[in-house]
Amino acid sequence: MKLFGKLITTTLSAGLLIGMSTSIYAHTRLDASAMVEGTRVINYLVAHSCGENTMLGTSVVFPDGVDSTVLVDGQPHGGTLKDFLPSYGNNAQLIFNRSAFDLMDEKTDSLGNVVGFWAGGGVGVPHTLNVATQFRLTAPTIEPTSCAKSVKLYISIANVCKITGVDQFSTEGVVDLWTHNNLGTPYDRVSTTDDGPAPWTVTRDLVKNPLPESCGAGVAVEVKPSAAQINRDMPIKVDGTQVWPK
Ligand SMILES: [Cu+2]
Repeated sequence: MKLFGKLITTTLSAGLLIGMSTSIYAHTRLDASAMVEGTRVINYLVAHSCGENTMLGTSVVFPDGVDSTVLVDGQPHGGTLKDFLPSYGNNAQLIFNRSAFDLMDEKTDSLGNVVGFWAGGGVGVPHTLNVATQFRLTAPTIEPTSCAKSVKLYISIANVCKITGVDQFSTEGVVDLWTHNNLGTPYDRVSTTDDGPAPWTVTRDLVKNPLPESCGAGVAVEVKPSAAQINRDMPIKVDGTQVWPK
């Protein structure tokens, strides 16, 4: 009986630990979520699986900056992202790394610029562990004449645990959507707050690129993808054939 009791205690505390680690490592986030303009690092998206299921793959989309929504101190910006990040685009390069998944590739726009990437295949990621998807990330430079002191770009992510159509997305354990909650796409996260995407904040180098005097304290810029871009770039295609969603 004593041994049985100890077994139960051990099982209970192991369960408690797993429960705790799930909340500590909640969400899918960049390992380095803030970068100074013009710098480059090897970065990672760190993720866990959907509930109790093995993660089979991941799909990642950066705002393309073409038809993206640009906010300045929370208000819609009349111009384009070029007003703040003149050289934005093609900032992420996926690193070939089979530590978690067998297959991986970049997603590109019509000009060949990388707008996202995917990885999948193989034994998958056990639901008890986290996975780090590795890529090289270059922070664009901030337009010197602009008042931007930071630009936060929202990265949309789908962690796939069952290969289904979009009609199955609301089923528990099928897919974890770290996406906006209000774009009106089948990939929208179901959430009362817009807390899904992984933020990537590019900060201004105030020594090399000081704010114009007229800017005062400067402004905070935010960039969200359009619904059209998410619908176009979120699916996973292998050699031109869409494999997810089905
Ligand atoms: Cu989480």
